[in-house]
Parts: sequence; C-alpha cells; structure tokens
Amino acid sequence: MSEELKDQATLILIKPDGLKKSLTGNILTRLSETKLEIVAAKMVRVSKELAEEHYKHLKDKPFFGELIKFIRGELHDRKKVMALVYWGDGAIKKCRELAGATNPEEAEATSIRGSYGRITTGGVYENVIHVSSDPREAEREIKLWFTPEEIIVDLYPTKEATEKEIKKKTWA
Ligand code: DAT
Ligand code: MG
Repeated sequence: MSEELKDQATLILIKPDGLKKSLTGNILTRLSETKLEIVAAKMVRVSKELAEEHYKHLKDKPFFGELIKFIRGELHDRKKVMALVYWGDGAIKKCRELAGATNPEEAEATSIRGSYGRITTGGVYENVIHVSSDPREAEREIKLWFTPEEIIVDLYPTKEATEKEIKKKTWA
C-alpha cells in the first residue's frame, strides 16, 4: 500500500437532509462496514463563513447560493450538520464508494446517496453526506471543521500557542 493511502483521514458530514430524514444511525452503520476508525465527531451549526469556505471551489457555480443555504440547514429547518473524521487505510476511496456519485440520480442505487438522496425542483442536490475528495482536500476540510484538540489522534503537525484574553464560554 502506498504511503498516501496508509492512515488516511477524511471529513464526513451528515448533511441537514440526512439529519431531517433520521438517517444518522443508518449512515454510521453503513460507514462502519469500512472498519475505519472515527477519531472526531460533533454537531455543528454552520455559519455562512464556514459554508462558503468549505465549498469555495464552487463559488462561481449557479447553484452556489442554494448550496450554502442547504448545508446551513435553511431548506430543512434543521440548522445543523454532524461532522466526523474517519481514519484508516484508503479512507477516502472507501467512504466515497459507499457515498456514491455526487448526483443522487446517477449514484448507484445501493449507495448512501443513491438510496436516500434526491434533486429538488430548485436543482439542489440533496445528497445526504459529504466525503472529502482527495487527501489535500481532506486536510483542508478537517482543519477547517475541527481544532487539533477535537481529534483524538495526531493527524497533522500542530504548534503550541498561548491565547491571552480570549473570551470563552465555560460551565457556570
Ligand atoms: P462531492 O460532494 O461529491 O465531492 P462536489 O465537491 O463537486 O461533489 O460538489 C459539492 C456539492 O455541491 C455536492 O455534494 C452537491 C453540490 N453540487 C455539485 N454539483 C452540482 C450540480 N451540478 N447541481 C447542483 N448541485 C451540485
Ligand atoms: Mg467535493
């Protein structure tokens, strides 16, 4: 196995349509077939900035505005996504195969997107799940969605920084 395929990481998002359709358990079960390890997981309220940064490679597409609304949950009255990092050999290919093609109507019928996705009349691909497309994108996305402390293994180099006078919420 090539070095690049070994211990790969991928960002997974269960998108607002997946949450609204109560597919979380189902999707996690499907992904567990990969025998990969979950090394981070959380619920996220997606800001406009995060959404636009995540999908910045699509910013010139006609569907960009709707895509941002969709990932922020504005089309599903579920203003959250579940974000996870899966880790292990060949993680990206394994997860993308289970997810299926981007267009849910072209995705293999037994794939996650083929089983549960749809295209809205407005042309939005409601395709249930996000999987990083390659190792570079995975690194960019994981660093965008997670801090080092939220991931239980050391995926990428870190540095120590002392943060002074940063207001943080703690338990009262
Ligand atoms: P993927 O999510 O399979 O990596 P992508 O990165 O090209 O695909 O696109 C990101 C999301 O944008 C995709 O999950 C759904 C949406 N999208 C892509 N192409 C689209 C299109 N032609 N029409 C509507 N939505 C599209
Ligand atoms: Mg992509």
